[in-house]
Amino acid sequence: MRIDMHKPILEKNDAIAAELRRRFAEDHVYVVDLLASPGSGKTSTILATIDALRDEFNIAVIEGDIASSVDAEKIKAQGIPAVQINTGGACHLESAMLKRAIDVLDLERLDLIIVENVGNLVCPTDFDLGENSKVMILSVPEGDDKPLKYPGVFQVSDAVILNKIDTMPVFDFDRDAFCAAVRDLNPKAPIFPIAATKGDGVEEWASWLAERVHSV
Ligand SMILES: Nc1nc2c(ncn2[C@@H]2O[C@H](COP(=O)(O)OP(=O)(O)OP(=O)(O)O)[C@@H](O)[C@H]2O)c(=O)[nH]1
Ligand SMILES: [Mg+2]
Repeated sequence: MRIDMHKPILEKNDAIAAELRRRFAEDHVYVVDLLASPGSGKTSTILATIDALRDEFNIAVIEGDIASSVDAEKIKAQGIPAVQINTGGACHLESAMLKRAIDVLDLERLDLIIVENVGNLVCPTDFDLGENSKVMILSVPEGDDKPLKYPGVFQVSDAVILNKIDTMPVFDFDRDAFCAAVRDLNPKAPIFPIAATKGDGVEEWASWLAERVHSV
């Protein structure tokens, strides 16, 4: 006998995600889910995005990590509400976890929620969180071959951020090959080259996001 738990788990996840999506739409909150490897610069990108958009929008952040509240503390230090989810070992966020985090946020006064998923290029791909968009971050030191090795995460993303472009001179990263591989997998997703900690390229990424936040 073979018991397949993947389908029922995803069905339950999708039902809660659909409920969250309705709540986000009712309150006109835009939700972006950031997917990336550990250390690729998710929190740095969130901090740079907050800098760029905090005068225009009321922002909150939901941090997903296996353990610790290090990232949520960094966000709160900027005066932005942040909720830390500790998955206790799970390699991705699920909609039920997000639902609990949402309950402590004032959705009515928010315009934008940025979710930092658990650092992982595989597991978060399958899980709908009721978000408006998934955005994938790859950093230069990880290598230009990642679209070939982890196609799923590039396929589900509405935009791709290429972070740490300031490190190009010290890594053998073929930007054209990377962009071509992304295009093959996902012709529609824009690619934003940025250096989150330096600010390069952040304006273009933030404008793309702002346009979407205005549309909900
Ligand atoms: N040179 C350079 N370093 C960066 C850039 N963005 C992030 N970093 C550094 O990369 C390291 C990891 O950055 P984080 O923003 O914490 O990455 P993260 O993806 O949130 O990490 P986890 O939450 O632990 O998975 C830190 O030392 C950052 O200062 C960048 O654009 N350029
Ligand atoms: Mg982080």
